Amino acid sequence: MSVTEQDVRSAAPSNAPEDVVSWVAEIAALTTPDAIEFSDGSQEEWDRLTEQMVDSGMFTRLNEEKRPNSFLARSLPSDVARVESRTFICCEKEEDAGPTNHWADPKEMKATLKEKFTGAMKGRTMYVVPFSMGPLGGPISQLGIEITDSPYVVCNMRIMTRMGAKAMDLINEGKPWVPAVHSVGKPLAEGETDTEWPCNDEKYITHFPETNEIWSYGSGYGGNALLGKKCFALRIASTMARRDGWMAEHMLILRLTSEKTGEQYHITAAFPSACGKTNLAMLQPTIDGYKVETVGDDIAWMRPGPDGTLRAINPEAGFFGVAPGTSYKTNPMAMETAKANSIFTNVALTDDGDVWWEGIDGDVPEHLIDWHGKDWTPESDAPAAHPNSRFTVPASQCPIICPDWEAPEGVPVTAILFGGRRASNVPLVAEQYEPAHGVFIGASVASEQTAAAEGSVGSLRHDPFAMLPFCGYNMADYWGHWLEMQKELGDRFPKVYQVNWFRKDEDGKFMWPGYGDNSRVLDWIVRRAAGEVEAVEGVTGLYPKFEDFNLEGLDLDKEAWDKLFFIDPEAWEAEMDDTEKYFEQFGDHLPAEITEQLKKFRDRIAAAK
Ligand code: SAT
Ligand code: MN
Repeated sequence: MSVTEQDVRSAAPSNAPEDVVSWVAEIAALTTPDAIEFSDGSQEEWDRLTEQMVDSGMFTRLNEEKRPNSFLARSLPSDVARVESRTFICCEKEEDAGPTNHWADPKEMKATLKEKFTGAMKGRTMYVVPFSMGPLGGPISQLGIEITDSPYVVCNMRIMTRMGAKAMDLINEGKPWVPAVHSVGKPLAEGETDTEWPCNDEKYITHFPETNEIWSYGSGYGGNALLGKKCFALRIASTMARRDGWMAEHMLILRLTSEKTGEQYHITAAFPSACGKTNLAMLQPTIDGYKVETVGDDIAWMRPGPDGTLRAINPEAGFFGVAPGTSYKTNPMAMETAKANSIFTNVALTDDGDVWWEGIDGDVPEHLIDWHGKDWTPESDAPAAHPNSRFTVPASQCPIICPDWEAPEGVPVTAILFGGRRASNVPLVAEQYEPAHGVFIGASVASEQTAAAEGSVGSLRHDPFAMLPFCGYNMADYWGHWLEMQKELGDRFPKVYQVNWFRKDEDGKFMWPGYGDNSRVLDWIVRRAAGEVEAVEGVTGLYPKFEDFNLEGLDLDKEAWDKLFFIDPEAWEAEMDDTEKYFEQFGDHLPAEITEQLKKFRDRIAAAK
């Protein structure tokens, strides 16, 4: 028997307003689940759902002593990352989605979704998950409700968002909310037993920016299914932000405090998925005089504050970080954060019930259960953990979480960084010449593809503002919105920097140590902000002087430094040809300021020849 309207009404908590109840009833009538639950975000709910998933085989409980209240899930090999090819922006006009998004006609997509969602939750429980992106009730925060048939999603949402009764209270007060519908797309026939990772080979991750709706079908994984994250906090939020004069960005937020002066600096940084944002957000400086605290590791919502500064909040409540490569050497704070109350997806399981992944501390165990659930030994050919395996952890458990990470009004942003994985051409750091150059820096981000999305890992792709998969509207209009925001804030708009930790020498070795040593770059940036150091003009921007840059304790001489900043005019000419071609696809949506920056760039190349 599937859920009736009456069932929805009796399951609804007393603080669920009528518009919510009738929407839920409508989705229940379409998807015909067997049962319905409204999530309250309580510990009791977490305990019950995790227990239930342990029973069904979807979760493995980890060793209570080593990793208390933590679980491992293994997805199917067909459902391990975001599916950009199946991600759609459904707006009236195709050109409003722009050439870098997959566009679909809203009416046609609604018809398709109606068909796909019909009976999609049969045999399953429908969970109604109210959530807040950002501190509850904050002026920059937003509300949503995700309907899902996956208890895995409910538990992840409890970590990643402020989920449950308190979010419903705000919705009940009449605050606007974004409806998001998710199904794994695997209805169960009468008596059919469930698989450990239900999903469908056909996937639809769809967004309706003009009506603020999200519909996701067929995947249970990460950004495809935790709809508060990329779908809401970036794709839908970017369109809301453009309408209402704020910014939704794929950026970490950190606070850098000078121990000498007590001065606080807040830095946001955009890097494509799986390029080390979590590591930078939790950086342990190798130089003296600074303390780093984490505000967020993936998404920043920024709004001009009453004092005219740009204020940033982290809309999330947890970190959904890449596991492989994370260790006490590379990111001790992430390791500490993941000690308990965490969900691990697609990592390996040790014989004593703990987690393991490539690059974690210690010796490689003699035996593991790999992410497929099969025996693994060091002789095995394939990695034990999937390259995009993840930990879902509460941000509040991070030992260096910033005391103001939940400040509803956000933190004032000092500087904005753009980076990517670039083995060649791009120097360690460059400062914008002028605000429009900052936008040009963001627009011309390119990076080697990672395992966070389907596609061929390692190939170079344009990823403007690290927003390529996440911008909910025409990318060139989004650059226009940036230029508008810069004009509005004038001098108060943070300066933009291009950074690259990943440059390699002719032997293929990284030229910069990265990780904690990236504090040296931050040090230079904040000394620039304080007006303490001069910069030298270069092709890609303003560079630090060797003698100004803190290289103490690092084995990096002038020769190595020059290589880090070496500019090959021919290579840059080729890169600008490619960038110009890339920009051409935007036609007259491309802001004139960007074309002008391209010309200025070419002039600088010519002068360097
Ligand atoms: O899977 S997610 O989209 O949440 C992670 C990422 O790609 O950054
Ligand atoms: Mn991300």
